[in-house]
Amino acid sequence: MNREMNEILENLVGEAQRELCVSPESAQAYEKEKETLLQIVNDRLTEHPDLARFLGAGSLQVMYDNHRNHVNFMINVLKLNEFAMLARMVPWVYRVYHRHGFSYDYFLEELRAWQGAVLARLNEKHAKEINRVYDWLLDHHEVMIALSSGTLIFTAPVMPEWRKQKDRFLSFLLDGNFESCLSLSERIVREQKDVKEFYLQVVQPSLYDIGTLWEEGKISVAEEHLATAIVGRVMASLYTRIPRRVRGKKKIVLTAAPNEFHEVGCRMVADFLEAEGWDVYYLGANTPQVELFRLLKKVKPKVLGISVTMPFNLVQVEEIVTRLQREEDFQEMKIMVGGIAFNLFSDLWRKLGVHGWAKDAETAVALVREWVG
Ligand code: B12
Repeated sequence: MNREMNEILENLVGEAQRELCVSPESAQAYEKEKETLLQIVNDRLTEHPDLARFLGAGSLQVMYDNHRNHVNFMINVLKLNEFAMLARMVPWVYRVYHRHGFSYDYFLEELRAWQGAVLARLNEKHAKEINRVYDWLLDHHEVMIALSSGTLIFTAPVMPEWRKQKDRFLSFLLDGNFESCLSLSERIVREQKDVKEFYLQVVQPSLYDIGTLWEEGKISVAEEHLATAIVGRVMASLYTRIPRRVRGKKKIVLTAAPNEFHEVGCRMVADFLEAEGWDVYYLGANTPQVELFRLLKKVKPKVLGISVTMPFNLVQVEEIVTRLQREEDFQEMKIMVGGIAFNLFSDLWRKLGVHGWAKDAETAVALVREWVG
């Protein structure tokens, strides 16, 4: 993003933080009406005479997904009063859906539809507060369009000496060539003897690039799934090569938040911690809250790590943390969080009441070492 655009974005973020505020009661009312609001918005857009123009090359299903993501995201923004998150993410939303065929006018109509739904379902006081936020978004529609063409926000820097390897790995991923990915990774690991650096300098940035290519409409969801599946198979095969300390007694539970389907990052953290001698209970994606509590009671770990990629899953973590704070059994347990949602907004973890945040698998190891020794 050039300097001028960056300045516009920072001003917008500052303005959103200063001017927008919603009471917990209004946020709750919005959340309570979530399904009805969603239905109203879906109906209004589906029946709109300009629907075909709004969608362009996009599909109706993608539009419905966007509305569901929107309402979940807004619940997080409103409950956490995180309007910086709103200002930073909306240009990204414009960008992705526009690249997937939607016209910019669609967003205007969508925002008006949410306003109408809020007005229809919430009492006057709550509707007024919430609709100030939608007014703000509508007022900044043109700025959002301008910002949406800026540079990417989801990038993982690669050290110069790793760039060539990363590019080769990425091209094999894009070809869907598991054999070549595996032999390249085995060779790198054999020669450089560092699986962890391979993870952070090759695998993670390659997946970030895969995301960007999907964002730009250059690869399909199926191709992105294929690449992720290959990475899973490569990681499973390299796992035995990670030099590890003797498995100790320090227990750690690692999981993705409820409704969070991104699990590769959390799995990397699990592999790194196992190498350090931690007794790791890695649960993977989308663990329901009740099940997590059941397991925590059984395992009694020293640390719990929760991964969040999508900002619309943040309040779920807040709920888990609040519940844990109330229970005597978990007073000594440390909670750390990580994942893209926190990397984008590096102070966000403080709002959730957890003990710490780590930006990647290596920093996660350093953090728990600081806590537990
Ligand atoms: C693969 C993928 C998927 C797969 C995930 C499958 C799987 N088995 O994990 C599937 C298809 C399910 C998926 C779904 C979606 N995805 Co997706 N996905 C990706 C992709 C391409 C790679 C994710 C990944 O593995 N990254 C590599 C890992 C290693 O990096 P990482 O997660 O950052 O992890 C590191 C750190 O963050 C940290 N860390 C991570 N977890 C933890 C936990 C703790 C405790 C700690 C301390 C540290 C830590 O350490 C890790 C290692 O260093 C990303 C692109 C990207 N930039 O990552 C998009 C991406 C994350 N997805 C995106 C989107 C939009 C979606 C969907 C909404 C798409 C849709 N329209 O349905 C859904 C949401 C589903 C949901 N409810 O969760 C966007 C998110 C944008 C945003 N607004 O935030 C991205 C960024 C793509 C893009 N550029 O637009 N996705």
